[in-house]
Amino acid sequence: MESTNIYALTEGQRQMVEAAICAQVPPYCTSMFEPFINGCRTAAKQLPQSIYKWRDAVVEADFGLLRNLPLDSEMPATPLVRYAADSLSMLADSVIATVGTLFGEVYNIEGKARGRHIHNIYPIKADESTQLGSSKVDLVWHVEEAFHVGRPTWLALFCLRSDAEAVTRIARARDLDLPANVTSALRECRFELQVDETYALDGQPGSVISPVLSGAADSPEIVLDPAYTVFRDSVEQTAVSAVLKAAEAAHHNFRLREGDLLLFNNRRTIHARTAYQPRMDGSDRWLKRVFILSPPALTAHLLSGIMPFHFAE
Ligand SMILES: O=C(O)CCC(=O)C(=O)O
Ligand SMILES: [Fe+2]
Repeated sequence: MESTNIYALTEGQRQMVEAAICAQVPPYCTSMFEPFINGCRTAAKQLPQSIYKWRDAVVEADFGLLRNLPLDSEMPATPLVRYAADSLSMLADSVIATVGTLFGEVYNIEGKARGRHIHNIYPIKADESTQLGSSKVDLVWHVEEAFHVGRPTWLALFCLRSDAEAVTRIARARDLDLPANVTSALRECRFELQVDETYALDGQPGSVISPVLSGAADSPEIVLDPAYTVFRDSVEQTAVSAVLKAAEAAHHNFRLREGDLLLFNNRRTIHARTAYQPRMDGSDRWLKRVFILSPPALTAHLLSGIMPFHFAE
């Protein structure tokens, strides 16, 4: 069988995954991360071989989708207020973290999401017009935590409750068709990125300067976050607009369903999400999200799965 980056578990495989996780993984709680993640690593060793083949195909492709993963038998209503589901330990927390360990270290960055390693993403009224995951408007092309050197290598999104309108979009940096003069501007270290407001740290510096593209021409890395970029001239504005236009011409669409886990390389792809209309009645779209880090030089800085906001490289 040829390996593919989109794979749906059979019923038997889904039950195998659930049994391994239930036997090995203690309930998630922020202050007991080590026993939790060690349980996830043990459960990962018992996952079906087809998930390992899928992982290898995802590493090759920079993105992939795993379908029909187990979900909590009793799903709580989608929360309405920020952090409202954070004290709940769900099977879904264990599922996303277990699959996440196949790609590197599941972690969080100091100051983010009150230290919860597994983020709950659902619409929040106060955020509806922002560029946060909790908005309802179009989320423009971006990478996660663009401003941070310890930004995730991989991002996982696990769908607990879907919305037929919301489409998650992924574009690989290697597929962007850009004019040579634009590429050379994007490779200059000149783009100012602001720290986003989900970080709750006092007195932190407000921004960093970064190139948009770096690395080999045939497999470039990308750092992009237009909503948090301070454009200082038309060269920067034109270059970033060209990236957004190229992404419109070279992306993959995913309308996530319950039990779908979308995984993508956050250093080699950009992602976006279309607008949708939340009802705010407990039935709205709900995702779990984890950050995953893989270069050992960066993972060496983690303490109980937390990357310090500041560290010496
Ligand atoms: O809602 C989505 O599909 C993606 C949201 C997003 O960009 C994120 O959570 O990082
Ligand atoms: Fe995002």
